[in-house]
Amino acid sequence: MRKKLTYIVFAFAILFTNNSFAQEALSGLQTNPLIKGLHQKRLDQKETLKSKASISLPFIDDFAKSVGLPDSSLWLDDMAFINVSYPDSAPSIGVATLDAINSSGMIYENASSLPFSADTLTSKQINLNYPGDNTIFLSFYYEPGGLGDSPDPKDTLILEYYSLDSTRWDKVWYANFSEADSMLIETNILENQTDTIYGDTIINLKRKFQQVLIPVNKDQYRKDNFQFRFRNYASLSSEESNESRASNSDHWHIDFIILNKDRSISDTAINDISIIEPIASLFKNYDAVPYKHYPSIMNTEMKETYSILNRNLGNSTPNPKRKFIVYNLSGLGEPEEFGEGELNDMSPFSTQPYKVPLEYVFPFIPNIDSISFEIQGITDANLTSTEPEEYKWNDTTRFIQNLFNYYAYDDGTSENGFGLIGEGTEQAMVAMRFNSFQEDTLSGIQIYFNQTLDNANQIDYKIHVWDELNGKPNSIIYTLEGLDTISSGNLNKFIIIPFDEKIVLNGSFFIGWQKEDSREMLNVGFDVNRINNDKLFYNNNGEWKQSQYEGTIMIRPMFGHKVEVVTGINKNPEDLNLEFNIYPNPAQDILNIDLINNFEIYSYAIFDSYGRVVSNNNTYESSIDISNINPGIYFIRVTNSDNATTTKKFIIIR
Ligand SMILES: [Ca+2]
Ligand SMILES: [Ca+2]
Ligand SMILES: [Ca+2]
Ligand SMILES: [Ca+2]
Repeated sequence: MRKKLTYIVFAFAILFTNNSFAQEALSGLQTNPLIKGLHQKRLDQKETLKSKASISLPFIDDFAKSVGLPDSSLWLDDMAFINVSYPDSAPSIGVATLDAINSSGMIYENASSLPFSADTLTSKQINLNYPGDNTIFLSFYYEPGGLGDSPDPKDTLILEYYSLDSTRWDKVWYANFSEADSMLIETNILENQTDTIYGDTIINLKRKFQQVLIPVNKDQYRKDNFQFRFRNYASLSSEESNESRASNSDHWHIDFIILNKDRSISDTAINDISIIEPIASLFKNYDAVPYKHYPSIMNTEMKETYSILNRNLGNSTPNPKRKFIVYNLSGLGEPEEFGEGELNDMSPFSTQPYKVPLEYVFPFIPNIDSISFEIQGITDANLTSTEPEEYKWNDTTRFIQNLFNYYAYDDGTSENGFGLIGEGTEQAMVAMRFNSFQEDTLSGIQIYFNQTLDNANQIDYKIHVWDELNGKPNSIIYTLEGLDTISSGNLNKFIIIPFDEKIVLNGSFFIGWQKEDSREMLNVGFDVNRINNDKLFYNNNGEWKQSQYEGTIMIRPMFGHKVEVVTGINKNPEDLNLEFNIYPNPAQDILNIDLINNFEIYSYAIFDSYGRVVSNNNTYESSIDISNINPGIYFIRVTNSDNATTTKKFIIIR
């Protein structure tokens, strides 16, 4: 009941005092830019009109294959968000999240504080033409909230089967979550049964996946074009009448859906070892550091151990093999492996970390200013020769380690918005502590603004740099005034704010913002996957207080003179710069090249992470067919007739 509680505090504060409502606040997101872009691309390619022929059993999806939209070979709609950021302790990496954001990436137009029908995740037609067969079961896992927002009591998660006889969807199962009563209620309509699950604590109920097994036990469903679907009801909380906070809410995460025959009601074991969360940075505190600072950092900031978190979803006791591989994405070296080994006798249904000494250091090449690495964590758990192909997607997890010109605590994806809101916060300040491992010039910052309803976010602000005293901000050493989010024009991504003075720093310092006369919140991206609130402070009455919210505001200090966001491979200082855009990214079968101010023939070369050329050509065409290139990370180097050349990174997913 966090949302309702805040609302009560709000009402109370307005009535009795003027300043007690002034507070730091978290909001959900109002848009999902990734969904928006990917859905538009599908519409353009009319992918949703693909073959309607029934698919055959088994139907398996654990959402580990790719992030973004549901796999169109299994699902018909684009409303669920496939992601690794919002769930906690998923059965396998990646889940389908049902929420209050539609397939265009926006809050539903009919959204209100009363429960409204929101997302649908509808299966394609499945051949269940097995009349009289009582061994057909659908199983899945679900979690109410996770690291996202908990559903309110009437925000139901529903499972429906399509009945061909009556040509309608039958509700067969649903769940309701009550944070106030710390309970989750499951109703199985087919078997007329209700279960109530109580949590020891609300966190332990909100951050736990429940397994469900439902029969498909009537001949009205056992047809050659059976379908099932998940739906959710959502409701915006009352405080969301405040526009800068109107936001996504009521997350239900679904994972590891299996529909098959020859099963029974006790068939809860899945013969699979999975990876359950993404691997992280090789640095202790940072996701990214300036490459120029790396020699000063490597001795103190590299992790001593590195790990991967596995789950045994079955009842056997396997010895899965694991290892880590580091690929140099700049094409400047061969891949290196470390930490190969086994975890012996992994207990049935257990979650266990595999932890090894971090026996790797990044190479330092003095005349290069930015470099990228891809770290892969691999679990080889081929338990049987008949292991379904679908169980292999959750055996690899990837992390991209960028060493450019900035420090980052955040993982680059925003799950919430952070700001200071209410009376008394008109001039309030927010500051985040960083450390420069060597003396260098702070050249500016990167900051990420979420998009909010009717641009309520677009208020004026200043950027400050503070020195540090006893872990808190002390004196302001630099201020940049007259900023607003409109002039940035770039919501939902990092923008660069260069400084107009040379600020030389070494050691601890703070960067942050101050609002210029507004009670609205400056809705800055908040990453819930990296916890750094020990370094995050706010101040609305002269006193610095530590943030209570677990996460990281998305702000990054940039060092050195050169402001650069895109890294190239085999950088050559003599190269002329060619401006072009590529889209979509991630791409599937077609990569579009948008050459700015250039309508002539150009040449391109696509490299893989080893620096090998996988495709090249001279062309006038603006679209490149990449359907014959395997999914993965690639670089495209485009050269025009003046020999101006630029390289960009892109990802192919399918
Ligand atoms: Ca999964
Ligand atoms: Ca959605
Ligand atoms: Ca697996
Ligand atoms: Ca994140």
